[in-house]
Amino acid sequence: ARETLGPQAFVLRGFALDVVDALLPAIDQVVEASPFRYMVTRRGFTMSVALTNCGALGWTSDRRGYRYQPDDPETGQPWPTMPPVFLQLATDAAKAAGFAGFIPDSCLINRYLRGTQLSLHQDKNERDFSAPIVSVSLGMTATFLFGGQERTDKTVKVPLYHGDVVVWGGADRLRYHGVMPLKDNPHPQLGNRRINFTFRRAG
Ligand code: MD3
Ligand code: FE
Repeated sequence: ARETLGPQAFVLRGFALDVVDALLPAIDQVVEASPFRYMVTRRGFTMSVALTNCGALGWTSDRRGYRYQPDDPETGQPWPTMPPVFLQLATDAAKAAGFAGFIPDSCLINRYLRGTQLSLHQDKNERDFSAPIVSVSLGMTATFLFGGQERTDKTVKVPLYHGDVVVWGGADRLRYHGVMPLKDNPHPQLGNRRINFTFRRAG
């Protein structure tokens, strides 16, 4: 079941469901080495999403701005390596959406609790916008906002459920997007949280 959000943006409903039991311990392993933390934006606001990373490059933010870097600023160590089950899922999903040969070098893991939101933004810290972004949603349902090329363009609301994978590339890669404040609607397996991970080619 492939739903179309844009010319090159697709929701693959339930695509990750049969690997969830392998993803969860892999996430725990990453979080053990590089824990979830709240980052500060360039303007000094603390984000309500907690995040960590795995892979060669990780996304970070502080008062100096947003960037990708090889080391976790909290631990001073390289980010944990990308678990093979992550890499395989990202490559398979990209292929199913028409992006064969996608090899991510970065995986940003976002944790949402009740009330967590992500305001409308573009992802443009990556070096090469020709690679797609693959995003995997686990746990509580979120309402995703999918906008246009300008911040003021109208947005479409898309529910993202446990196990859904979304792939964004080409013309849709720089569209504005965000997540509405999360409602507390516990998930049987993950409880009161939503975990989203996004695979990118950052370097
Ligand atoms: C659409 N995360 O980490 S994933 C992000 O649910 C981010 O945690 C959201 O936006 C989340 O930057 C949404 C989906 C996503 C990721 C990248 C995109 C949607 C995108 C890039 C372009 C257009
Ligand atoms: Fe984003």
